[in-house]
Amino acid sequence: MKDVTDLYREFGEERLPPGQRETSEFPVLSKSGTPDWDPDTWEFTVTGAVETELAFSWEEFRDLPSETHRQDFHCVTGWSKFDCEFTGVPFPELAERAGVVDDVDERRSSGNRTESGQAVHVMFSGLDGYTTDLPLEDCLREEVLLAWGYDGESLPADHGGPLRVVTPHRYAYKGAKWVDGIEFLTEPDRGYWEKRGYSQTADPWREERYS
Ligand SMILES: Nc1nc2c(c(=O)[nH]1)N[C@H]1C(S)=C(S)[C@@H](COP(=O)(O)O)O[C@H]1N2
Ligand SMILES: [Mo]
Repeated sequence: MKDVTDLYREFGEERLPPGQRETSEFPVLSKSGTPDWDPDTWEFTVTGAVETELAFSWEEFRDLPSETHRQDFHCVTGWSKFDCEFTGVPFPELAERAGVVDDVDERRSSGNRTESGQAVHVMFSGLDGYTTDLPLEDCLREEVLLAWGYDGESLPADHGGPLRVVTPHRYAYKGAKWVDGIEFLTEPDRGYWEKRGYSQTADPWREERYS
């Protein structure tokens, strides 16, 4: 288990970001309910400004190297949940396989792009039609997991099972539930909430809630 609950030191003095209150609940926030998914037809794709496009069946995705992290979760509506235990595939692992970065050990280095690495931004999409975007460097972090496990069990459907993104360094709307696609973009674009006035960068310690 990797404990990444102290990542806040990179962004602020306090573990609890300003304007947030801690809760022991894990509320569900979904724009339109929990979509069905079929493990036999589900496909996860990595497309756009990549060297190699990728597609995984559910079985193939589950065979990717995974990690378990203790992380915090900050919702832009004002609640934070500490010590969530998520298991999944670190984003840099997928970026490396798609040829967006050369070396998974140089995760944070934006200087380490391959020739085709024109990507500067990332769009995530989910089975419910949700989208959310982040700058590439905010994704190339070990804490950004494509998570299929929560608390040692499968990720509950309401919380994005079978697969969701978690972004402990950003407000939680940056973590697409039911995620089935990552598109690398050569220019910034806006996702579902970002088009409706929420921040593209969404740093909780700077209270970047709206744009
Ligand atoms: N696919 C999808 N992902 C989503 C959402 C959504 O409506 N659809 N809501 C976002 C918002 S606003 C938040 S706060 C978190 C909530 O995650 P939770 O329901 O597990 O608490 O998921 C984010 N990811
Ligand atoms: Mo949210």
